[in-house]
Amino acid sequence: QKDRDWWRSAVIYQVYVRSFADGDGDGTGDLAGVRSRLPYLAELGVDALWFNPWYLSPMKDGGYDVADYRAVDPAFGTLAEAEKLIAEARELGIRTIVDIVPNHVSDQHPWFRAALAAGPGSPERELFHFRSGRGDNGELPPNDWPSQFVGSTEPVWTRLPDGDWYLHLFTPEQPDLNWAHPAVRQEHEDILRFWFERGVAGVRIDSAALLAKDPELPDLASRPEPHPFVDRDELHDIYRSWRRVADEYGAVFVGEVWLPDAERFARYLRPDELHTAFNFSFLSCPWEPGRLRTAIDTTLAEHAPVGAPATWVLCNHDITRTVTRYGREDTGFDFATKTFGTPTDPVLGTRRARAAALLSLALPGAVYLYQGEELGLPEAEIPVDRIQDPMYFRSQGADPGRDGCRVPLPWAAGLPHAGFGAQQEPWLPQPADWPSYAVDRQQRDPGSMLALYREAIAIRPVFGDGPLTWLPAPDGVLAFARGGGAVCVVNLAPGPVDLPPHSRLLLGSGPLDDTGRLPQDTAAWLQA
Ligand code: TEU
Repeated sequence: QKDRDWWRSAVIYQVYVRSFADGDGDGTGDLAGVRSRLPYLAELGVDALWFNPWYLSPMKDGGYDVADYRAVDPAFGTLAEAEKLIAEARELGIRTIVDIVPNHVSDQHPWFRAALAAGPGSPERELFHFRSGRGDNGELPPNDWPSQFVGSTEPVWTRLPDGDWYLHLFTPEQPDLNWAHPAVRQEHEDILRFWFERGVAGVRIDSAALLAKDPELPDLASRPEPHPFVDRDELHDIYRSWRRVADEYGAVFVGEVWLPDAERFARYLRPDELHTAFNFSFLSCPWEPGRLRTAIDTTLAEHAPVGAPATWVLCNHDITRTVTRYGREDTGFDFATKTFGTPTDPVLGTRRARAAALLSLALPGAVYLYQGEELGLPEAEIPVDRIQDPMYFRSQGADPGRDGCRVPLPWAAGLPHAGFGAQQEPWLPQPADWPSYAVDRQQRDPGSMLALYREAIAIRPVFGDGPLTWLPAPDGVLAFARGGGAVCVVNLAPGPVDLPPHSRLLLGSGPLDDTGRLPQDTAAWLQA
């Protein structure tokens, strides 16, 4: 039973393959790189790896534009290598989660190429959303739906020379599939089986609340309710049939369900739908005791009735690095104000990120750990002429894009490119101080972020697996236990606070002060 329920309290490490480790030295991360670093991941103590898409892709959106869901992109390796990686990880006790992108495909996917060739009115076009335009000559897009790329005001429709328009909520190279078509549903269930047959233990579902569309594709302005393309009822039927497939293999889902409404969000977490979904509430929560406690309570309250474990996310491949976010006085991640111009203090940010690590690892549920967070990497500033992320271009520079958190990892301080890419430059430039964050350095430093994460993951079971109970604490201090005897205390008050009497310090995110008190922005794990 414990083995089957691994996902309820797992630490899941997110591998952005392109930037994790470079096995062949060409400046792009690959599966050989991941395989060579499995011992590192085992030592870190993670339970599972979630891989961002590794499929065949023209990489117009970092692999979220898939041309073949059953093939590994040659830049990353081969299918045989992926199978080896899955097996080798499993031998070290580490499970594999793959990323499925069901909302859209690449414009190079055989289905879309066939649809283009077959022309208007063809059955091939029914797998997508092709429409005539509006205006006298069809020169206007079929509706008013907004782009899903932050900051972009571009239409989600592109017109072909034959006059038809096609829908793409993301880039024009990512045409949306028509989920009302039975072949689309069948194909995705086959893709799930394909990866489950290869030993994959779980699937992350990209843009999970977007797939279904109102068949009439009405203007959002004229018919906002029910929303024509977000969180539609049809989705629940789709995920119920996916769940039947997963249950045959004992595999689990984590949905990327971006929904502000807690109740609507929880509707996806059912014994016959998704096992889990990402809880993004920390990403928009300021570093402030009341707001953090509310975020935690709200999250737990929305999960408890449906019996699903919460998940905790401090960062991912779409989000400004934690150290940089928390280094700003205004720490709430605000999509609207996300700019490199906002001043950030790396010392402050690091102190808070260390405390946040202990906080999230002590909470009930599963923790997602994005690669490089265990090294305390800050957001990197990418020179404009090196930016790759389409979000930057689609928003015409209004959004800096997401490359700053996708920079190749530093492995060895003394090697060229900090040990990533022997012969060639890394695909994104590393900041000059990257070697100071290198894994080999942090491995030798007991005060490093890496040492903190490793130790925390190792002793995390001291909390037990009970529900969270808040304990009485001074103003600005969060303190809780979960039945296992350990207590987590986070000091968000302006000054140092006393630790509870008769408690023994198990782990601190930073040193106690001279008088044995817990300083501001510091967390401690205690044995009561
Ligand atoms: O992101 C879905 C999504 O909603 C994004 O627009 C998100 O709001 C934005 O990136 C936040 O900065 C997923 C993937 O995580 C992302 O990398 C892809 O670009 C996107 O889907 C399209 O597949």
